Amino acid sequence: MFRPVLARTIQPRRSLHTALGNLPHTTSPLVSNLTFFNSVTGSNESIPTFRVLDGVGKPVEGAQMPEIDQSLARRLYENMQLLPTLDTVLYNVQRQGKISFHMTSHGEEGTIIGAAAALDPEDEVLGQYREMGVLLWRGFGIDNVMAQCFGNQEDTSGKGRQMPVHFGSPKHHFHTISSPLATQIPQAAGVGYALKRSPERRGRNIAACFFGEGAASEGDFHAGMLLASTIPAPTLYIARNNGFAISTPSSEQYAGDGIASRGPGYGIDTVRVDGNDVLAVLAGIREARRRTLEQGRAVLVEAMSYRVGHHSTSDDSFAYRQRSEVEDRKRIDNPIVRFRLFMESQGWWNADEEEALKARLKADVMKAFKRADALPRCELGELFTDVYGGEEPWNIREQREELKSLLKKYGSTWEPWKTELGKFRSKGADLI
Ligand SMILES: Cc1ncc(C[n+]2csc(CCOP(=O)(O)OP(=O)(O)O)c2C)c(N)n1
Ligand SMILES: [Mg+2]
Repeated sequence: MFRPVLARTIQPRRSLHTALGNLPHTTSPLVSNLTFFNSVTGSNESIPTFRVLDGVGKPVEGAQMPEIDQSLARRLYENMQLLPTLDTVLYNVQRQGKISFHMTSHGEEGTIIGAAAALDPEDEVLGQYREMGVLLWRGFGIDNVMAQCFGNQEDTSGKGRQMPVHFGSPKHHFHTISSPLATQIPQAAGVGYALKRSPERRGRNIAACFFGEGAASEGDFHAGMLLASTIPAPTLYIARNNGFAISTPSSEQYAGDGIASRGPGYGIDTVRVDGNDVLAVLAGIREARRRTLEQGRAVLVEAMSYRVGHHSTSDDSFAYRQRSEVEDRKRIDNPIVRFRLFMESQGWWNADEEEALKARLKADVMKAFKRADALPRCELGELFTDVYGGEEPWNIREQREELKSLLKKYGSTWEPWKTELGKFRSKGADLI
C-alpha cells in the first residue's frame, strides 16, 4: 500500500510572507511568478558609496562623521603628503637607473592612509604592493623605505633580495608583499583564523587584506572569500578600486556592480566608500574592523578611487587613457586637496603650515635618498642564506659553487660584473 511518508516528513516551513511557504532547510520563500534579478540592492540602482566630505572638503549635511581631533587630522594629512613626496623622488630615482622599479600611490592617498589609521597598529596587514602608506603610518620610516628600494645593507625586508616596493616587517605586522596577484587573499583568511585561535590575540586583532579590483578577477579572490565565509575569522578585506588593472579599465574588468556586489554572495557584510574622502574611509573601515572583531567574521570594504599615476615605472598609461582625463581627475577629485580644505575650514591648517610641511618632507626624503644611495649592499654570499631553515640543502650549495666559478672567470675582467660586484659590502670577496 502506498504510504505518503514524504508528504509527512518534509513539511515546508510556514512563512508569514507567502502563502506557498519556504523550500525546506532554507529561508527562500516559494513564489509563483517567474522573476529574474541582477542587483544586490533589490532595485536597479547601484550599491551606494559612503562619503562624509564633499568635493571641496565640506561635511555633507547629516553625514556620519568619524570621531577625529586636530592631532589625528594633522597626522592623517602629513602622511597623505609624505606618500607623494616619497613617490615622486623614488619614481625619478628609478628613471635615473639607481633603482630597478617603483609603484606610486598617486590618487590613492585617502584610501591607504584612511585605512591605515582605522586599523590597530598590531593588526596583521597583507598588502598587494601599493600600500607603502600603511607602513609609513606605523612608523616604518623613510630610511627603511629607501633601504628596501635600493636593496642596501640596511634593508630589513629582505636584505636586498626582493624587487623594490616588496616591503615586509614582522615588527610592523606587515606581511611581505608577493607580486603574484591575489595570493594574499586566501592567505588572509588563514591569518584571520590563526588570530582567532591565538589566546593572546583573539578579540584584539584582525587580519586586514588589501587588493585591487583587477586582482579580484583571480580565482584566489573567490577561494579566499569562500574560505573566509565558511570558516569564520576576523579578516577584513579592503578592495582598492582605482579604475585600472594596468591597462584594463574596470569597465572591462567585471560586468557586475564592482567588487562590493560579491560580498553578499559570500554572506559577508559589505560597504562601499568614497576612497578619495579620507574621513569616509576612516569611518567605514573603523566600523568594518569593529564588526569583524565583534562577530569574528569577514567584512568587505570597497574603496573607490582613481589611479592617477602610471601603473608602475614599467608602464606608460597615456598609451591607453587620455592625458586630459588624468589631469581632470587630479584637479576635480584630489583626496589631498579635499582633506586640506576641510582642515582649513576647521582652523586646523593654513598656508604657512602647508609650505613648511612640504619643505620639511622634501628635505627629509632627499636626505634619506642620499644616505641610501651611498650605502653598500649586503654581502653577496647572503644571496644564498635564509632560503631554508635547518641544514643547507644540496641545491643551494651547488648554486653557490656555480656563482663562485663564474666570479673567478668574469669577476675581475668583465666590466658589467666588475661594476656590480663593487656595490656589495665586501665587493664579492666573501665568495671569491
Ligand atoms: C597572477 C598574476 N597575473 C598577472 C600579473 C601582472 N600584473 C601585475 S599588477 C596587475 C594589475 C593589477 O591591478 P589591480 O589589482 O587593480 O591593482 P592596481 O595595480 O590597480 O593597484 C597585473 C595584471 C601578476 N602580477 N600576477
Ligand atoms: Mg586597480
